[in-house]
Amino acid sequence: MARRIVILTGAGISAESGVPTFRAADGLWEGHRVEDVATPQAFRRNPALVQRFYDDRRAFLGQVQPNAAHHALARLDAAWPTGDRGELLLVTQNVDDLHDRAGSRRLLHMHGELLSALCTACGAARRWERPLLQPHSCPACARPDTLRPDIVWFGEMPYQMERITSAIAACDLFVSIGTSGAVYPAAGFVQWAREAGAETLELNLEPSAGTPMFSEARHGPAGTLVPQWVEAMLAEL
Ligand code: BJW
Repeated sequence: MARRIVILTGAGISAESGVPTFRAADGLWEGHRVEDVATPQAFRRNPALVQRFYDDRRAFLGQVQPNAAHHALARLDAAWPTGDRGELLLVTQNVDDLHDRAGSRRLLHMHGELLSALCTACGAARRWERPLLQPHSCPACARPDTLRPDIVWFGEMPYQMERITSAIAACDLFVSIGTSGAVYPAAGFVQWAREAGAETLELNLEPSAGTPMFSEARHGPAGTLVPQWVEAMLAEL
């Protein structure tokens, strides 16, 4: 039985909660191309557009709830052993807080969080729930209007890469859920897991760019596939 598990999630796991994915049919995200808002250059060019885009998405979190897939992963986290008897790490690319609200604890947000703000003056990251377009001051250094969304944009280094790299190098099972495999370094994790000798499983609505890399792929909605997979894992405990 697999004892050390790394799970990667993407936008597809939140789709059934009503959060739009990035690369559905027209490639738009609430009217914006992701490339137009998710880069440091875009922020410098038009900070108000980018702040409004993230302010709207932060506010939208109040209208969505974790779904059966988020809850199933939280059950697995609560039950799965730690230390010598096993390990589990949930790495999400998502900037929503649905895994957190479902109760997952061994969780990393590699692309940042909507409910966090980053000070461009002092570098501090702090929980932030209000619009950033409103006048504000940094909770750490008190400078006015220096905060940006604490989001990893294209060209920036994702968070916690050392922890992620070592967890994948030590894992027996790597599971990828609801991600298109279009964005690196996350898209390369399956290859790192294979090199570590791990089993690799994809759970996605449809075949993704990465499907051929996985030792097994199951296709369908995360709200169905993930609880089924989790129940099977818990039955083996
Ligand atoms: C369902 C479902 C249901 C639907 N059930 N499934 C060439 C080679 C390698 C790298 C690069 C390269 N050129 C440029 C790069 C680097 C660049 C990159 O990858 N660019 C690509 C465009 C090629 N990457 C970076 O810049 C990253 N940083 C970096 O590389 O630093 C250097 C470094 C080097 C080495 C090691 C470490 C670091 C940073 C990437 C930051 C990504 N940021 C974003 C925006 C976040 C902000 C925001 O939310 O606004 O993150 S982009 C966007 O894509 C977001 C997502 O997290 C990410 C992934 O998208 P995801 O989650 O896969 O969503 P979708 O929509 O693509 O897919 C959804 C899937 O769900 C689909 O498959 C559906 O079928 C499925 N689905 N409903 C199950 N109900």
